[in-house]
Amino acid sequence: MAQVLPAERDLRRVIGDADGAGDREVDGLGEQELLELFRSMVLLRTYDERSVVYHRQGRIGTYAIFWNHEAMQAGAVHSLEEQDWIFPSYRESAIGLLRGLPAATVLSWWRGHPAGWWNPEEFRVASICVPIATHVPHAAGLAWGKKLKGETACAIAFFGDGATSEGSFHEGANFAAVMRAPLVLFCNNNQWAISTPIEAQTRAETLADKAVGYGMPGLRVDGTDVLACYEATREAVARARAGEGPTFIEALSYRTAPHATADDPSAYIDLARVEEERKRECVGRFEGYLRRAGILHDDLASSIREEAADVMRAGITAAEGEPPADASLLFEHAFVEPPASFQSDLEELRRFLG
Ligand SMILES: Cc1ncc(C[n+]2csc(CCOP(=O)(O)OP(=O)(O)O)c2C)c(N)n1
Ligand SMILES: [Mg+2]
Repeated sequence: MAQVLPAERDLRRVIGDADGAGDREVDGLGEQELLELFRSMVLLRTYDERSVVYHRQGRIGTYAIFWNHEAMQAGAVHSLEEQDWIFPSYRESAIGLLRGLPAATVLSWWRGHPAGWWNPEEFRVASICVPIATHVPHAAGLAWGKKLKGETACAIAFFGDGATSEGSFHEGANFAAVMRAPLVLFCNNNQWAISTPIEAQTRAETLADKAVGYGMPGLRVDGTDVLACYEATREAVARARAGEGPTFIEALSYRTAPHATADDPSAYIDLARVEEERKRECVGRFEGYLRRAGILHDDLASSIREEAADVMRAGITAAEGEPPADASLLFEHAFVEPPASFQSDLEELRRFLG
């Protein structure tokens, strides 16, 4: 029986302090790759900030803000190959943009419009999962299936700290470990599950400790350090492809935005702490690193931001240009033999909508 070492305790970092102390390099990441990573982070940040504005303007519905989670999402995705499958939760709703999914599609999802759904196979991005942790067994199953077929692709599931208390997380993690499925379990530990703090979530000293019980390695990284997220996920992916099974990654950050646009965190969070954490936000940290290395300068940074703003402008225009969905969609596809009441319900809805 292979021995599993205790999970990592210290948080891995690649990006140092603002003065550059502690900066290191990641093997295999040249100037072009670093800039691509920055482009992805800026695209996600722009998606997120514009979405909060669109919500306030009534152009999308309730929205789960992911401000300061971009490093985890971009870092992890950049360590994958195109054939690998991504299983997002609502917190990673826009992660498909990094695979070429149009912004209009994700915006349509948040508008509750059927144009917001896509064929997962086309982008190797599964549907956005809202029930906590229920996508973990799906990801484990897909990864196991890839292994059974002799393919080299792996899967990554993103979920939060709260998700590690769910049965689905346990079942998926255990199953993947037993089957040695090529799976990466990426836990965004932002230390809050809506208003439940991490101290009330678990007695485990770290979430990475949970990995030991499943017989898999547990890595711990600074979740606001995109290069540390990249490096750790790349290691997990290499293990998966080598047939060594799943890895659990705990990426630690702090939720500096409301849980979603419907939430008022001032009722339960220390706003001074939030202010402190916001000063270390992940896009600015990476931007500082790139500037210190002489890779990024003002003109390039503004053109990357302008490019992302253009993507969002075109995205919202296209999403709002979708013709309204037909009301009958609410009643179709659920039953082979629909209950008789559906017909009258639909007629009533049509009368209501005018
Ligand atoms: C099975 C299930 N139970 C409860 C909820 C309600 N709910 C929505 S978000 C959330 C908190 C999840 O926190 P965490 O896993 O830490 O993810 P985060 O939102 O912080 O990214 C809960 C309990 C849900 N969506 N699904
Ligand atoms: Mg959380």
